[in-house]
This record gives sequence, C-alpha cells and structure tokens, in this order.
Amino acid sequence: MLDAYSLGLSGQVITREVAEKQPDVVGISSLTPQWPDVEMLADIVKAEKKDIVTVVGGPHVTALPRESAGHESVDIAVVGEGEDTMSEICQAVAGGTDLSDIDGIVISTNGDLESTPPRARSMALDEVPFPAHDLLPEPALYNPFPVWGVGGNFSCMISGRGCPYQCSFCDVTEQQGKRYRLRSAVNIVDELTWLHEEFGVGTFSFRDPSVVCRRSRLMEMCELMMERGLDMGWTCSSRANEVDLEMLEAMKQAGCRLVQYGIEVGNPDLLKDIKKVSRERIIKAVSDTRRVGLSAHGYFLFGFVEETEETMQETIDFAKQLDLDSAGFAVMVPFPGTQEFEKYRSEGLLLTEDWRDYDVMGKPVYRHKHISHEKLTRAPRVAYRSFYMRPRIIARHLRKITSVGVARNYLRSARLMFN
Ligand code: B12
Ligand code: SF4
Repeated sequence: MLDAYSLGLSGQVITREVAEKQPDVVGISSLTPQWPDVEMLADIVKAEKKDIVTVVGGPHVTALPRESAGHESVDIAVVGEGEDTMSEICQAVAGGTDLSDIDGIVISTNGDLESTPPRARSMALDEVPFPAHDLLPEPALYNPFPVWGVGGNFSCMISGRGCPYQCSFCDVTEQQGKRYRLRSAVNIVDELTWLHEEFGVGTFSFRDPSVVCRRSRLMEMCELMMERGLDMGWTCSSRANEVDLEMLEAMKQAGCRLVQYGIEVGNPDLLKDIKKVSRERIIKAVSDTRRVGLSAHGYFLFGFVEETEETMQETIDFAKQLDLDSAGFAVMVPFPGTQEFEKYRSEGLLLTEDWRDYDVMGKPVYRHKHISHEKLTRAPRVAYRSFYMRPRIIARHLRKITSVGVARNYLRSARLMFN
C-alpha cells in the first residue's frame, strides 16, 4: 500500500517502487479531481511492465465506469464497493480464470469494453476487516486541520455507508445507496482501541454523516468508549436534524470536541431546493451543540444553479448569525453523478470536463446564470473575511493556540482560506 499523496511521492519514485515490488495487480483509487493522476499512475505501471493488471476504483470510477475503463492503461474499472471485487480479481488473475464471472466491473480488452452485472452492496459491515492501518506510513504524518482537533496522532473513521438524503450536490447516495448500513458500536470501538493502543492515535474524525443517525448506536458507542477509558479527542459530522441535546451531552462526555454541520446556504427556499435542513433546525442544532460545551463548525457553499447575489449574501449573514466557532466556505463543485452536475450540463453551462479542475479549492467549473465568474470565484474569500474578522471569533481561536504545532496548523489553514 503506497499513500503517494501523503508522502508526496514523485512519478520517478513510484516507478522505482513498481520496478522493485513487481506486482501482478495494481489497484488505484480515485476522487474526481485526482483522475488525471490516476491515468498517469496507470501509464507508469504499464510502462514498467505491460502484464501488470491495472484496476481502478473509487467515487469517480463508480460515477463514470466506462469512461474510466476507456483509458488505454486501465484494464479493469470497479463499480462501487471494492473489498470483495478486488479479492476476486486477484484470485482470477492468480488462477487464470475468467474475469467476466466477476460482478461489478468493466473489463477493457484492447479497447473493447465489457460491463458485468452490478454487485449487491455489502450489508454486513462488521465482517469487513478493519482498514490496514498497519500498512500506512507513520501516523505522525497525518495532521488534522485545526478545527478537527489537536493532540496525538490522527486518523479518520468511517462508521457506516449510505445516506437517504440525496442532497443535490453530493454523490454519496448515488454511490453508496439510500439505506444506511451501519457498523456496530462494538466494532467501531474495537477499531478505535486498536488505533489508540497500537499506533498512539489520540485524535480522530468520523467522516461519514451516519455516525449520529441511529440514536441507540451512538449512545452505546459513547458508553463503550468511556468504559474502555479511551482517552481520545474526536470530531464528527452530522445533519442538523439528526442530533438532540442528550446525544450531544453523551458525545461530549465520550471525548467529542466538535460537530461539523453541512449547512450550505442561508436562503430557506434554496435550502429546500438542494434538500438540506430548515433554518430552524440548524439554529437549534448549533445552539444545542454550543450549550453542552462542544464546538460547532458550519460548511457553506456558493454557486448552486438557483443561487443569486442576494442568496450568497444571505448565506454569509446566516453563518454569522449562528453561534458557530468556525466555518468553511467554498464554491460548489458539481461532481459527476450529482443532480447539480446534470442541471449544469443540461443547460450547457459547464466550462470544462477536465477533471483536475473539479477541486473544491479551485475556481467555478461552470458559467453561472446570475452571478459573474469573478464574483463567484471571490465569494469564499469574502465570506471568510466577513466571518473570521470579528473580535469574538478571533478571541475564541486565539485561546485555542496552546503550542507551536497548533499555531503552525492555524497558519496553514489561514493561508488556504485567504489565498
Ligand atoms: C474521508 C473523506 C476524505 C478524506 C480522505 C480522502 C480519501 N482519499 O479517502 C479527506 C479529508 C482527505 C478528503 C479529501 C477530499 N475529498 Co473527500 N471524502 C471523504 C468521505 C467523507 C469518506 C470516504 C470514505 O472512506 N468512504 C467510505 C468508503 C467505504 O467508500 P469509498 O471511499 O468510496 O471507497 C469504496 C469504493 O469507492 C471502492 N474503492 C475506492 N477506491 C478503490 C480503489 C480500487 C482499486 C478498488 C477496486 C475499489 C475502490 O471501494 C471502497 C470500499 O468499498 C467521502 C464521503 C463519503 N461518505 O464517502 C468524501 C468524498 C469521497 N470526498 C470527495 C472529494 C471531492 C474530496 C476532495 C477531492 C475535495 C477537493 N479537494 O476537491 C479531497 C481530495 C483530497 C485528496 N488529496 O485526496 C467526494 C468525492 C466525489 C467525487 N466524485 O470525486 C466525496 C464522495 C464527498 C462528496 N459527497 O462529494 N476526503
Ligand atoms: S451531503 Fe451529507 S446528508 Fe446530504 S446526501 Fe451527502 S452525505 Fe447525505
């Protein structure tokens, strides 16, 4: 396993690794803006040895499997979850058996594409082995953003898959299905215990929204973390309609420091259009979060098809009205497979399908009907200044700078925000 991004490896170093290890199969994961790098990696592998079977997977490939398999250095594109599929591919390659018996893949043979039937989603997530944390580089390499917490080595956790909400800009429902599929509380806490004891992980972040979706599981998980004396700080994300005061209290006692809410916009009609939570529920969730002593972070986006200059201002005003500790602002990226992508494409407003540009830190990849390109590009910076340049927020964050490491992390984030 080679975490080339985190290690900052060049193409030359990766070529050397492939030459040394001489693998039979290489699997490469991809999010949309990483797709050009995936093509380059597959090219590197094939240039080293033509016989190596190249397999690609991940959200981008699941959204566009045939297009992905169409790249000349790619042999197989995996649609959806990869655990069982990848192991079946390896067995087939080792045993020389027919790949077309494997569900959920697109096979490329000299440019001809063959799609096999879709694969059923795995329901028994407790049976999936823990991620191979032992194959990753030193945990000290992974630093959280300051808002994700400080203290000790850091790791990410996924407590379940799927999401029923189908927000217009998000492809998780499309990728992972409408139904929540959840790991048990014991299974999650077992992985945390392993991370803590073996790798000195002191801080982690639940990255899936489903961690709070089943109250009984959340309460059991918090209780177990306390029973085992896991002294770990953590953060999670949640839809604002899924938490209540009692849950937040239990989370705080179990080491939670911050809850991140995907709020997105301030205008009530736009909130409905993009399938987000009402303003009232958001106000209540943020205030309950602060009431129990947890920090609250809000994510906001600009550039939905129905957006206007007025709604952008409403978003900034709403962010400031809420009692948030921190906020993140970005221009909405319509990833393939989302409703926003289809809307922008059908109206002929997409400016590029160069996937490298589909980066949340980048410029809008579409022309907007009501807002100039320049204004939309600048919107996150305007919002950051307006949100953070308030004495109350500055004072709150200054209090959190307790070491040089934290100060460095803050500087890193400030550079990203204001650049
Ligand atoms: C944790 C997370 C991160 C982490 C870690 C990212 C990572 N590289 O894994 C961080 C914070 C770094 C991150 C960053 C970004 N993220 Co992110 N992230 C997530 C999140 C919340 C969970 C990912 C996860 O583990 N899911 C659970 C597992 C089970 O699903 P999975 O990752 O899709 O993997 C399964 C299959 O896809 C497949 N698979 C995946 N890879 C491979 C490879 C092979 C060979 C095979 C066979 C199969 C296979 O098998 C896996 C297991 O079943 C998802 C949202 C979500 N709930 O999924 C967004 C998500 C993946 N992120 C997204 C994006 C866009 C980004 C950024 C590109 C944002 C940006 N800057 O523009 C950056 C990329 C930065 C980078 N350099 O990697 C999008 C992807 C959309 C898209 N079409 O690309 C998602 C879906 C969020 C969203 N709704 O928009 N992210
Ligand atoms: S943004 Fe969050 S709540 Fe909405 S569909 Fe995606 S994962 Fe679900």
